[in-house]
Amino acid sequence: MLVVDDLGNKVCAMSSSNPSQRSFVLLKPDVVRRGLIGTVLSRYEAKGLSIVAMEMRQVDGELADQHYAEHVERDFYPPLRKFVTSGPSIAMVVEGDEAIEVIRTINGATDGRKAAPGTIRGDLSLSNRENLVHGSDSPESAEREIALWFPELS
Ligand code: RTP
Ligand code: MG
Repeated sequence: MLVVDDLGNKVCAMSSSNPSQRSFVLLKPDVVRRGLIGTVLSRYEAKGLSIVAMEMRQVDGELADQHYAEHVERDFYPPLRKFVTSGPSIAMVVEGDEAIEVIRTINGATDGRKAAPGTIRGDLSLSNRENLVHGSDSPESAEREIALWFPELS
């Protein structure tokens, strides 16, 4: 988009920019089990996003319930809880311009069978549950999730 600056020059402006936005990303146990940590990490790095914190964590039931608080009453939650506690995950804080939306786009639709080719889930998952990655879905969720997983950063 072209806009006119204070001196009357036409300059190019980004439609919206939030260069230091942070998102919480979880590489779920299927990523670790399948040896896909490097493959998945490289997608975020290649896009230009920065990994500002990263830790391997064995999620227990209590942390799963807190992280997925919005889903604990859903029919699909018991098998989801079993899955996310089934082995180590990689918890990360990822930063960059419009990071929350950019990461959701890179991750793809929830159901790996329907996610678009070119996305992490579309290329690497054939499951609605074992779909490799989690990314915060809003600034409010990112704030809550970063406080839960990396309290030293919030
Ligand atoms: P996430 O929270 O993990 O980033 O995934 P999402 O926003 O795309 O999907 P969400 O609706 O928040 O669901 C959370 C996770 O629950 C599992 N799931 N299973 N019908 C089912 O069996 C079902 N639906 C969702 C997936 O692991 C999903 O990522
Ligand atoms: Mg979600």
